Amino acid sequence: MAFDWEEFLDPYVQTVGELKIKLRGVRKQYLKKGLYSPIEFVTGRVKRRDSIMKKSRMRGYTRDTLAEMEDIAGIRIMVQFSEDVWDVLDLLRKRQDIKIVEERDYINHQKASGYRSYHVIVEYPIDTIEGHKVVNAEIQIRTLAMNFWATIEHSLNYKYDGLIPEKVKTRLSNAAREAAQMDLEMSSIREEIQDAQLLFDGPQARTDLK
Ligand code: 0O2
Repeated sequence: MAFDWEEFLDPYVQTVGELKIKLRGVRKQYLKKGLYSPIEFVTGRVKRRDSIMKKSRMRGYTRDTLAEMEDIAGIRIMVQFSEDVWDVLDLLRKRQDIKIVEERDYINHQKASGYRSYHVIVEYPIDTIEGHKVVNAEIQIRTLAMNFWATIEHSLNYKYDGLIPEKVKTRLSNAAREAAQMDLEMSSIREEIQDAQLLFDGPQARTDLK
């Protein structure tokens, strides 16, 4: 019988939708109180079918074990400063609605590609008309600079099917170093920037809180 992708992916669509709303809500709560939000913005995606199949082939997943793949539901939390990554992590650790089952620190342990991000694998409970279900999701926490680099590198990897030419790789590696340097520089004037943003962007000035 043909595999029913839509039925398989539905719980992941629901998970991504619910987590996006909840984590965007956290930002709103900070801003409403006139506080600095460690969360800048949140995105989410359900892994594409071709990407799921490629990973299945590489890692030996079968139809029966496919639900063990941890990043079918993916949430990305962007932050302004490196320090915010650890604050967001604390927020996640305190939540009652997710259970953290694994953490991968690619910030202190940058990947060979130059990739930096903090990955948290969580179990998230959903309720559907079929009953209760626990779904795996991967939450990536990264600064705007880390996100800029990773987005560009991801498209190049796609374009070259994982075989980025050496010349381009060297450029990417240089860019990764500079992105890390930018995070350091921004952190060094963090308080100054935050004060300015609270003045400029206080609750009364915001329309996205209504
Ligand atoms: P998609 O569907 O295109 O978003 P894994 O290989 O997944 O078992 P790994 O490599 O330690 O284990 O990474 P992890 O924690 O599972 O996360 C995989 C996802 O992390 C990737 O999704 C990317 O979003 C991101 N990622 C990991 N390494 C890199 C990297 O070197 N460059 C970039 N740009 N992103 C990376 P996919 O696989 O791209 O899936």
